[in-house]
Amino acid sequence: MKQQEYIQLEEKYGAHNYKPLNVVLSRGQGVWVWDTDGKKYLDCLSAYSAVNQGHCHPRIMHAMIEQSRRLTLTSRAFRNDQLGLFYKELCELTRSHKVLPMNSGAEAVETVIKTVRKWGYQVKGVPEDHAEIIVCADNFHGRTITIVGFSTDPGSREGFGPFTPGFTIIPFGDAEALEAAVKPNTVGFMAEPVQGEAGVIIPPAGYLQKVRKICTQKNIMLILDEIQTGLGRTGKLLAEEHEGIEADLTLIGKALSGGFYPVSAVLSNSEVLGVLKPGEHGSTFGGNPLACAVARAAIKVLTEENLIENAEKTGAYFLDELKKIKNPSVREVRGLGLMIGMEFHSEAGGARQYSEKLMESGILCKETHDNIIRFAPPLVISKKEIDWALERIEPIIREK
Ligand code: IF1
Repeated sequence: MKQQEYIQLEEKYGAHNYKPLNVVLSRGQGVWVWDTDGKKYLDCLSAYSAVNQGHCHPRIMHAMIEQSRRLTLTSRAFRNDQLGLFYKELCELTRSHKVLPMNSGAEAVETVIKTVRKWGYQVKGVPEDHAEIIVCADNFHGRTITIVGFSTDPGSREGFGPFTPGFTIIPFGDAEALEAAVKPNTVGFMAEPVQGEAGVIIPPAGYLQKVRKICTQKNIMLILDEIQTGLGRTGKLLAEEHEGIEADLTLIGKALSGGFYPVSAVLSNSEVLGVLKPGEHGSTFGGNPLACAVARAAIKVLTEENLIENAEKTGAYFLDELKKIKNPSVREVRGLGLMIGMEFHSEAGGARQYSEKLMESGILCKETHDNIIRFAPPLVISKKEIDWALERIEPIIREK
């Protein structure tokens, strides 16, 4: 089949809830993907940081194949020989006490909302049904009704009401706003350490330390959504490490499976997960043996192949080189590790024109919020591959 035929099938039979670039991919390996015509591209999106380990990593693939020959799904009505090992290895890696495994990132977010509300009623003494959770403007935490209900992006929430009550929105990066917003019924503050979808928005230095202190002083749970920033993306295992703090609850997903399978988890540094009693929460696939085997391999690859250190080193190089590209239309180039955003001035005609030109030259990336291009390649990328990318990015971005 021709690329156009694949595209026509998607357009004819699929809901149009995306506007993808017109490239039809059929193979991936490491940082590279190939379309159905055999054209090679360097993937600078990494499925929104779900393939940090690179496409089709052989060790994770092997783990998936071996486990799928033995046992894939038992439900949590029974135990299995992968779950406890997954818990132990993840807790040791992240210095957590407890783990609650789910599937999608949004499910992990919903889980943490339920958990901190219950903690508020049972431990903090907040009146039933009056718990408040503070979130940040320009957040992205998933697509469920509750989550989009506290989104400030009209495109994510219009037409989906009515929404779940109990959320207060404050500006991102403003610790004083958090201090002022905490009320007696506040049970938690949730934020991304770096806002991904908002366009790689890095908070002011010291922000996470300040919110950590405020949450401790006010006895509210600090929840960090590391579903995109976690597992090496920003050059640390968890982005909170850049400020030397520990959240009370941490959400991870995406690269937890290296892109092979939906696996997410809620990690707890305090015993707050203990408020959930048997039968009060769960999911059909949460913690299944195949998910656990894949995640165990994905974690091992991340640590044993030094991908976190590589993200820090190659990310700094990539960022420095991108900053050298001269074009007055570029407002700012910013990043942490291999999570980089290039923002154009609004009158520059939008970032989509650049992602389309970059695609033609063999670089796959994605614009966000009209004026920002994200560069987030898999953490396995080498300096040589970054130079290959820069040779193509520079002439497209450089002022003509
Ligand atoms: C899509 C965005 C990124 C996330 C954070 C929770 C979730 C996500 C920080 C939910 C998911 C994905 C969703 C995906 C595209 C991508 C995305 F553009 F939508 F906003 F990365 F920025 N917390 N982000 O980034 O996890 O339920 O998807 O597993 O909706 O197309 P999920």
